[in-house]
Amino acid sequence: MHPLQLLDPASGTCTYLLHDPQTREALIIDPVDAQIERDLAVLQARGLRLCWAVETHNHADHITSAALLAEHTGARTAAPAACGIGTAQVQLADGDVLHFGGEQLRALHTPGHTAGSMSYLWRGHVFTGDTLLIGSCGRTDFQSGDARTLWRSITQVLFALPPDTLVWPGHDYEGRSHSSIAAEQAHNPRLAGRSEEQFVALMQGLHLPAPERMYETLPANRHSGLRHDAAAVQAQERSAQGYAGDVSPALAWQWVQSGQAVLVDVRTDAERAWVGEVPGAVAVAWKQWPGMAPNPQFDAQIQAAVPPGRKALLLCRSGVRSIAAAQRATALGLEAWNVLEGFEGDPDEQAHRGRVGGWRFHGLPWRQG
Ligand SMILES: N[C@@H](CCC(=O)N[C@@H](CS)C(=O)NCC(=O)O)C(=O)O
Ligand SMILES: [Fe+2]
Repeated sequence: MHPLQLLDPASGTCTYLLHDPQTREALIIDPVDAQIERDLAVLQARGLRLCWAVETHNHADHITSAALLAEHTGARTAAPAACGIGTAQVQLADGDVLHFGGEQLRALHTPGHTAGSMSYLWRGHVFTGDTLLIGSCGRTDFQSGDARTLWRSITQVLFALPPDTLVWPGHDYEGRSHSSIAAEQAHNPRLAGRSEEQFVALMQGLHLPAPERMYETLPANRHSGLRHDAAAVQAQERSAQGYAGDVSPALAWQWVQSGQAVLVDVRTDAERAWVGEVPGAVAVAWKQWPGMAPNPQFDAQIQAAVPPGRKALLLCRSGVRSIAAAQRATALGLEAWNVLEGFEGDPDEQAHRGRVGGWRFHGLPWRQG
């Protein structure tokens, strides 16, 4: 059984989707934000339930969709402990195992490209991130990279795997899909026939230009891809593609109080019960826990909830699912707005919600139970 390899052409990033054919539970490695619609469609088309979104390292060239996938599918997020991705629910150490159905993914700490970088083993496959690329390897000149450490990770950890282990890289800029440990050992021009000293000298002489989007991607990826840009909406409302626009929580509440809008809470029943709700909001779940299965009654319920001439204000946990719901409501003919930051806001550095934004954070009315 091979993994499904998905490519983001703009960054040359390889994303991998693995699943258990019996239970349909799935795990994704290094998902890319620009590809989230494709990835959600692939999951749906194959009848897969995403359990895990996993990073090989903190990426410098693209933004992960891990947090968005978690919000849309209920998947949990995992990242190497030494990558500083505080929002990941599971902080992986060397040897840790993630389970999805009857399948297992084992983490191998392979530092060098970055200090936290990990590779992952699944059956006879190794996902090497930017540690080992086909005929190449990740650069070591930023983000606590170190050529000597990379040499050890490749030669002592990866090359110690069975030679027929298939190698699935984090990038390929030339359209190749995979390789093997034996092939890389024999032919990788950065490694084959070289000493550690020669490798270090080669890596230190590369002088590559910095990744173009590095100053945007690194901070976002430390929050599993969340951009924390809702607070930057000064005007309190802005137009958007596919729905009426985004609105700040405070302005949304003003619209509700003046009678021009209906607040529609699209979170799951479980979230409203556990975390709290807004008095007077109408509950129309977009998806339901467990499993985050789409609510088949969504269309009928939201049409019944919003009288003609009123705006629909869609509120979810952090403002991710409410965008998808607002787009659907717009397609149904409603004037649908997304409430920025949602009920709880994005997680902070310690992965706590409610501290960097959200309905409750702004002191707007809510109650529990
Ligand atoms: N041109 C690309 C460069 C990407 C880049 O530097 N990639 C890193 C991985 S994040 C790398 O190690 N590349 C290896 C290489 O280019 O040899 C960009 O601007 O994003
Ligand atoms: Fe990288």
